[in-house]
Amino acid sequence: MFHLAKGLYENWNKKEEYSVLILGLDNAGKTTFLEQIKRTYNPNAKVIPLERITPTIGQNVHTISIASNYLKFWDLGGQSELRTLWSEYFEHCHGIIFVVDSSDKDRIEEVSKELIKIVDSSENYDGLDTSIPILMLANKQDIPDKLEVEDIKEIFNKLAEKLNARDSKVLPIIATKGEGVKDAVEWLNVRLLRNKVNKQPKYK
Ligand SMILES: Nc1nc2c(ncn2[C@@H]2O[C@H](COP(=O)(O)OP(=O)(O)O)[C@@H](O)[C@H]2O)c(=O)[nH]1
Ligand SMILES: [Mg+2]
Repeated sequence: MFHLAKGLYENWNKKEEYSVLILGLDNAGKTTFLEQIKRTYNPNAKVIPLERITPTIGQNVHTISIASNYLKFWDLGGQSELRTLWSEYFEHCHGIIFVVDSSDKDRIEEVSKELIKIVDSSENYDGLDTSIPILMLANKQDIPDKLEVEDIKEIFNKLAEKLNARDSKVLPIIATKGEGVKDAVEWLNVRLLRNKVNKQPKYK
């Protein structure tokens, strides 16, 4: 009885934590996006000046408190040799943010292939629920010669059948200015909470 009461009490005091992977090709703006999340949600966090961000080799992890839960973000290196490591993280993630450099028209095919790979490997991966939401961010919308959100949505359209069961969306952002960052995080948080029945959070 004591243990039951203790367990209940402990969970009462704990908050739900959802893990979110930030994926995308190198140079897409993933680390800049995470830095802006820190600035928006944790004004006291240690931040890296945006102009001093270097390509990510390992991982950057940051947790924020939002609504009544936590979101733990994992910004992983995007160079092709590091992308093979992404699947290691799939089992424990509740949602994926895929950042796209909208100004990099030359690599848009590569972007499409990577996203298809992610969706396929997540489907083939034991333990990962295929219901987890995927948010695609069309970053660098400040660059005049860029792909529009509509163009980038076409990548999602190609995947429409595979994405059937999930929440998915494309949102425009300008990571360097922090524009769209809050909308993106809030969109995802609502979907993570909604998908709790399929992919349970941790309690922290
Ligand atoms: N013009 C513009 N540049 C951006 C934006 N977001 C990121 N960048 C730049 O893109 C480069 C790569 O950013 P970084 O965050 O390191 O990308 P990562 O490799 O995906 O982590 C850096 O020079 C950033 O300043 C944006 O919204 N607009
Ligand atoms: Mg990086």
